[in-house]
Amino acid sequence: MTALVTGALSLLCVSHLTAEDVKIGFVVKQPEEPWFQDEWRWADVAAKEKGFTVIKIGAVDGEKVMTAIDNLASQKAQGYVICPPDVKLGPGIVAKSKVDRLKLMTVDDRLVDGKGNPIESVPHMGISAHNIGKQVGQAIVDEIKKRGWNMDEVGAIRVTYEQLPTAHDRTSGATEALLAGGFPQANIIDTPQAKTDTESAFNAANIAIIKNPKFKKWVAFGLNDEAVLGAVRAAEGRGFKADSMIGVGIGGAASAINEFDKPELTGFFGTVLISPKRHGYETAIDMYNWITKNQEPAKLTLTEGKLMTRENQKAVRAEFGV
Ligand code: FCA
Repeated sequence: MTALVTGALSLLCVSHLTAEDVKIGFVVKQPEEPWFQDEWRWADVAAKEKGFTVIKIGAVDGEKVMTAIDNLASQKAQGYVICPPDVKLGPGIVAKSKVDRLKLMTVDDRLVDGKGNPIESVPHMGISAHNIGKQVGQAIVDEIKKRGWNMDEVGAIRVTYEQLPTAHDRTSGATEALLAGGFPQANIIDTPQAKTDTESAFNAANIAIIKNPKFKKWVAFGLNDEAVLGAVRAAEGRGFKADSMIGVGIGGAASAINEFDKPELTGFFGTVLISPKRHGYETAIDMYNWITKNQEPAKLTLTEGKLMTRENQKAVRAEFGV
């Protein structure tokens, strides 16, 4: 009996210790953005389930990334998942992770090499950006038609962030769907944002609206909810409210939900919900399996999205388990 108990206890201890030894970094470029907070939350769920530790670090620029990697190494982490602040840091991040003997996986934004090509040796989980962009564009076209708007009078605020490939793919996918739906190319106004946050999008969209007084109505799209919310707020400020603005974002985290929960309709019509559960929980588990079982994650995993509006938000979120 005693032997049995001792045996069971030592078994427990061994497995417990193993998981307890595992430390995984989760580094994100914009810690204040709800999407990244959700990713962290899901990584924590994975950690709790398996018994490992997640070290969450916000790294808004290259210098912070390098410090974060050293920090992880000195805490004896075995690997980390990162959404980098700049994909061009690719070769530097890969080299430093090697020196510090840290396993490396990227999420959301895929690292590129000196030529701008994706670094395929680093396992990556991203969204199927072009497709999701197309869903955004299609949602806008459908809503324009539903409202019976004359497309010639409608301007499209296309909030771009060209230096980030996933952003480029999302906005080009949306553009493609708009054009296929009959939206006039000349009415699409390029609105580059300086950073991927609401304020930068607001500033860019505000200028686009002022410069194009001929449009009676607007639609807006961009790489995420923050970009579209910036455009929606700018339009509101210039008198374009829910009845003359159709904004469709990408994300579906708190920024979108807050908007849906407002008593009054706003120009933020919908968003394509993507899964922070897959991007946070699954990447953390992938890294854990890599560290503990030497199971390398798939080189490339692309996740899907689904259109979410005020009407279907509960059902769509339930479907995604978030
Ligand atoms: C990029 C964007 C984020 C989020 C993520 C999936 O990192 O900046 O807002 O959309 O992809």
